[in-house]
Amino acid sequence: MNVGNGGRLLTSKQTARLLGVSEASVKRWADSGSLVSEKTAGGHRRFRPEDIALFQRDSKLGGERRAAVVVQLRERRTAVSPATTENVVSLEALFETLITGRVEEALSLFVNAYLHGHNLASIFDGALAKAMRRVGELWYEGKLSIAQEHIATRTVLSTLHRLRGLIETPEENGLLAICCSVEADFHELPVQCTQMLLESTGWRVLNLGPNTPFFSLSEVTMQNAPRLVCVSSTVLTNLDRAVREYKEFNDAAHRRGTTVVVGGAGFSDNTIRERFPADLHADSFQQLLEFAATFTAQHQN
Ligand code: B12
Repeated sequence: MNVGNGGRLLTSKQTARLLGVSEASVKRWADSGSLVSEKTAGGHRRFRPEDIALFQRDSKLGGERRAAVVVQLRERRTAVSPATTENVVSLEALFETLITGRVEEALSLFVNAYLHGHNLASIFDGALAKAMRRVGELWYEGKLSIAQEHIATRTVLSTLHRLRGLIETPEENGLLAICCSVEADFHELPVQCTQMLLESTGWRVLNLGPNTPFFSLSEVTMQNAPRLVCVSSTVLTNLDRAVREYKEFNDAAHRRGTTVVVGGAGFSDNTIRERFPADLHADSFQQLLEFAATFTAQHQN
């Protein structure tokens, strides 16, 4: 059944499975008002995913029930794959939860998007990046303090950490990837998103974090021989030196048989891309997801 905002309503039975409890419990909670529900014209109870997520948070479900939620999240998310998160996640609501540090609510919004069939790439490229872009614009205009920007980033990191625990990762595909951001770039969310995205498709990931010099990335690449290295750049400083050191890294990576993906605003300009040749210049996580899937199909033992 569809609701006005394009979302789906769940039956009592589906809700019970999602929460890992009996249908009778769901009906009792609905009747007592502790779990928000709606009634169809025929008198049947229906539940919104976001209300279920809030209920789950408030009732602090334990390990076994959480495991049931994990399984349900995996099963449900494959059902549909809408193009944008806008009709499911209110940008305004997400922005407010981030700048005020409300991790649980941010998690509910992401879980809701996931339940509506959005994959991680779509959530990162859509709701997450847009909300953070708004944070950046308001900070630039002096309407948001540095502290609020910091709170927003920490809130996203905590939320991603929680989301990571909820999403069941598939069996490892035997492939190793390394991710990081370039030297003097302290933006860590794109690196974290890269790690989560690859892990969600079975890769093992070494996350070197932000501010990683190319010589250091070269060393780790030589030591670990990953199949894939993903480098993010939000800000790119000291360009000539970066080009020189990147070339050394990229040459060494190719000698090692490692594929190199670069992404982020720092690498988006075409003249910059020419100076940082790579196997993929990614504009989005959706592109990385598709690239990684093709790669896995070709290289998995
Ligand atoms: C949070 C933030 C910070 C935090 C970072 C904290 C942390 N621990 O991560 C702090 C406070 C440290 C910070 C510092 C600075 N920041 Co800042 N920051 C931001 C902000 C608000 C969010 C960035 C973010 O995490 N976005 C979430 C990610 C997921 O989305 P995204 O970056 O848009 O990336 C998308 C794509 O590019 C792509 N992508 C990105 N990387 C990769 C990698 C791969 C492999 C793939 C596949 C895809 C991919 O996928 C994403 C989704 O589609 C942005 C605003 C904005 N417009 O982005 C400003 C912003 C990036 N910062 C900016 C600036 C100016 C700075 C400072 C120079 C400010 C200062 N004067 O000190 C410093 C620079 C510090 C440094 N040397 O790195 C400017 C950059 C302007 C420019 N073009 O140069 C922005 C745009 C703000 C603005 N409106 O002016 N910042």
